[in-house]
Amino acid sequence: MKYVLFVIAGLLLACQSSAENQDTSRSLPIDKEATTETVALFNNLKKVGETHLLYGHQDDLAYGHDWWDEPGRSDVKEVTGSYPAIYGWEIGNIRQDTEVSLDNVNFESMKNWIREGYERGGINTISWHMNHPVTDGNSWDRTPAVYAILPGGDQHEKFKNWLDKFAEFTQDLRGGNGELIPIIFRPYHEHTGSWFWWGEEQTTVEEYVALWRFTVEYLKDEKGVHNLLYAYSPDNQGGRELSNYYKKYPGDDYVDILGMDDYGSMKDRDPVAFSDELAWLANEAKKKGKIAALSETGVDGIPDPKWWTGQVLPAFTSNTEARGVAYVLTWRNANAEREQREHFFTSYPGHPSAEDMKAFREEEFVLFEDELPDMYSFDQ
Ligand code: BMA
Repeated sequence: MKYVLFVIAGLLLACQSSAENQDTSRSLPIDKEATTETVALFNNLKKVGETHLLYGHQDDLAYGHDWWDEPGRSDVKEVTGSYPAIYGWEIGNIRQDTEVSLDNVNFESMKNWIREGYERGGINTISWHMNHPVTDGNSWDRTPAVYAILPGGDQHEKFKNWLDKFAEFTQDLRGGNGELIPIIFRPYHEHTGSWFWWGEEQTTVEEYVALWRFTVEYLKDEKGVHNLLYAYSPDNQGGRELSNYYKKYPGDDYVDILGMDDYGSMKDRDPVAFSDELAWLANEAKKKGKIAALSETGVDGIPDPKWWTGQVLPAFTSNTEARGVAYVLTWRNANAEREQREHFFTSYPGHPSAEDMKAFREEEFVLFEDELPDMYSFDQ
C-alpha cells in the first residue's frame, strides 16, 4: 500500500512538473536543475529588466565612505531612502585558510548580508578576483596561468579546491524556509583587457573558453550547485572593445547574463554613443533569451555633480532599445579612513552628487530595492 501511494505521489509530481515545462512563458537558465527561486529570478529579471533598470552597488551593506561594518547602514539608502536592488560582493582571497576577502570583508558577515538583502527582496551578485594559481599572487599578477589549472595541468587540484570553497559558500546561503539563495555569479571578468591572469594577452581563445566551461560544469554537475546564474562580462573600455565581445564567448549553453564592464564610457563620453552600444547588448540578450547588464561601472570620486541624470540615465534612455538592459552596478565606496584614500563610485550623504542621485532614484524607469516586485516567485 505504501508503495502504491508512493507511485501515485510520484505520478502526480511528474504531471505537475511537465505542466510547468509546457508553460512556454517560463524559460530555464543554463542549469536545467536550477532551484525554483533561481529560475524565477532568471525569468523576472528578464521581464522586469525589459522596461526598467535595476540599480546595484558593490559591498553596499559591508561598509561605506565613512563607516565600517555597522548593522543596517548603506550609503545608497542614506542618500536615496532605499537600499539598492542589486548587491555586488567580491570573494577574492576565498581559500581554505582565509577569513576575510581581499577588501577585508569577513566572509561569514558577507553571508549574513547576502541573506539580509535576499530577505528584503534584493538580488545578490558575486565577482571573484581570484588569486594567481601558480604564483599565489593576486589576480593582477599577469603571468599566464590558465594552462596550469585546466584538467591535466599541475595546479588543477588546487584550483578545484578553490572552486570547492566557493561551492561550500554558496550552499550556506539559505533563506528563511531553508531555500537556497540565488546568486548571479560573474567569474573571470574583464577578460578583454590584459590586467588579470585570465586576460586577453594571457589566454588563448581555447583556454579561456575551457576555463569558463570547466567552472560551470564542475560547479553544477560535480558539486551540485544549482542556485547560480552565470554572468559573462567583457570590458568594453569606453567603447573600444565591443567588436571583441564574442571573441572568447563560452557559448549560449554556458551563459545566462550578457554583461559588460565599462568605466570609461561613463566618464565624459557622449552618452548617446554609449547608449547605442548598450542597445546592441540589450538586443543580443533578447535574441538569445538572456539578460543584459552593465555589470560594473562608475567614475571614481564622481567629480560631476550631475553624473546620475546627466551621464548614467541618458546612457540607458537615449537609444530606446538600451532600456532593455536589466541592471547597472556601480563599484564600491571604499572606507576613506581605513584605506587612506578616496575611492568611491556611488554618492554618500553630503557628497555634491547626492541630490542628483535622488533625482535618478525618482525616475520611474529606475528601480531600487523598495520598488521591486517579488523576484523569487512566479506570481507576478
Ligand atoms: C578594484 C579596487 C580595489 C579592490 C578590487 C576588488 O576595482 O576597488 O581596491 O580590491 O576592485 O574589489
